[in-house]
Amino acid sequence: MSNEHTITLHRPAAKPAAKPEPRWTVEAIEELFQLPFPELLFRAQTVHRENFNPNQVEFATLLSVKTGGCSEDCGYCPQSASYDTGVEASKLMEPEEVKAAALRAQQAGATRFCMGAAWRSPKDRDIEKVAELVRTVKSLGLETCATLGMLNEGHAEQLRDAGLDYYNHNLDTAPDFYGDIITTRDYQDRLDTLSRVRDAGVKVCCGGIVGMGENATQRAGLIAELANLSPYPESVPINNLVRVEGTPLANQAPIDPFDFVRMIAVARITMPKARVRLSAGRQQMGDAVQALCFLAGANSIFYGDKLLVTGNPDTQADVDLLSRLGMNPSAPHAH
Ligand code: SAM
Ligand code: DTB
Ligand code: SF4
Repeated sequence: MSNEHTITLHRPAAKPAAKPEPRWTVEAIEELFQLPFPELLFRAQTVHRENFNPNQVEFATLLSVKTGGCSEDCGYCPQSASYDTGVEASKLMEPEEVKAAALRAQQAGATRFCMGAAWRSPKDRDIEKVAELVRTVKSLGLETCATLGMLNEGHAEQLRDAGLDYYNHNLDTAPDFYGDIITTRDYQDRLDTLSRVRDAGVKVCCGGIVGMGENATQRAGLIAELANLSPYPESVPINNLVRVEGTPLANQAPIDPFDFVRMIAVARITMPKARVRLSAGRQQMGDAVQALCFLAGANSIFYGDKLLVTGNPDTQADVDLLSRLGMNPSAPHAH
C-alpha cells in the first residue's frame, strides 16, 4: 500500500510554456470578410491603433537587381521566360549601380530598400554577389530586404551575416488555388524557404496577390496561411494584380476596390503587429481607395516610380497624398 504522505515528487520547476499564438480558421476569417464594411474597418482601426501610430506610413523602395528570363511560370509575372511580355532579361547589377539607386531612394525619403531578382532559386555564387549588394545598402543606414526566390541550405545565414533585415517570399494565394497559377513549384517549396529564413533569424516579409480569379474562401485561405505561420510575418505585402499583356492573367477582371480594402483590414486584424504593405496595383487604384487602405490598417507602401518592371505612382504624388491626409512617412530607424 503506498503512503501518500511519505512520497514526495521533486519535479524541476516547470518552465512557463510559451504562449501559443491563436490559430485562425478559414471560417473565422471568412466571417471577418462578411462583416459590414464600417464594422470591419472599425475593428481593423482599433487593432491598428493598439499597435501603431495610425498617421504614419513606411516608405520602402524596390529595385530589380536582376530582371527577366525567369524559369518559373507564375501566371501573373511579366518576368517569366514562359511569356512574351517585352521584358528583356538582364544580368545581376553591380554594387556601384545599386548603391547609387539606394542613395537616391534614401534621399527621396525611403527607409527600406528591397532588391528583387527574377530567379527560381539563386546559385551559391549569386548569393555571394547579393551579399555584397546587401552590405553596400546596409552601410548607407537603410533597412535591407531581398527577394531572390527559393533559398538553399546556408543561403539565408549568408545573407543575414551580410546585414539582411528582411527576406520577401510570398505565398501569393491559397494552397488550393496555387496550382492554377504556378506549376513549376509547389506550396511546400515556399513554406520550406520561409522556415529557412525564420531559422536564420532574418525577418519574414510574406504576403500575396488578390484579383487572380480566386474566390472569397481562397482569399480567406491565404490570410489563414499567413496568420498561422508561427510567428506570423513581420511584413505582409498585399498586392492587387497588375495585369500585364502577354501573361496568362492579362485579361483577368479587376476586383471590386472595396474587396481590396477588406483584404487589408483582415490582414491587419489577424496580424496585429505586422507592417501591412499596400503593394502592387496602386497606380490603378486612385487616391480615395488608397486612403481607405490606410484607414483599414495599411502602414507601408512601395515608394518610387517603378515596382520591379511595372509602374508605380511617382514619389511626389505619394508625398502629396500623405500631406493631403495629414499623415507622415515613418522616420528612419536608429542604426
Ligand atoms: N522571383 C522571386 C519570387 O518569385 O519569389 C522574387 C521576385 S517576384 C517578382 C516577387 C513577388 O512579386 C511575387 O511573389 C508576386 O507576389 C509579386 N508579383 C509579381 N508580378 C506581379 C503582378 N503582376 N502583380 C502583382 N504582384 C506581382
Ligand atoms: C511584393 O509583394 N510585391 C513586390 C515585391 N514584393 C517584390 C513586387 C511587385 C511586382 C509587380 C509587378 C512588377 O513590376 O514586376
Ligand atoms: Fe520568377 Fe518570381 Fe516572376 Fe515567378 S514571380 S516568374 S519566380 S520572377
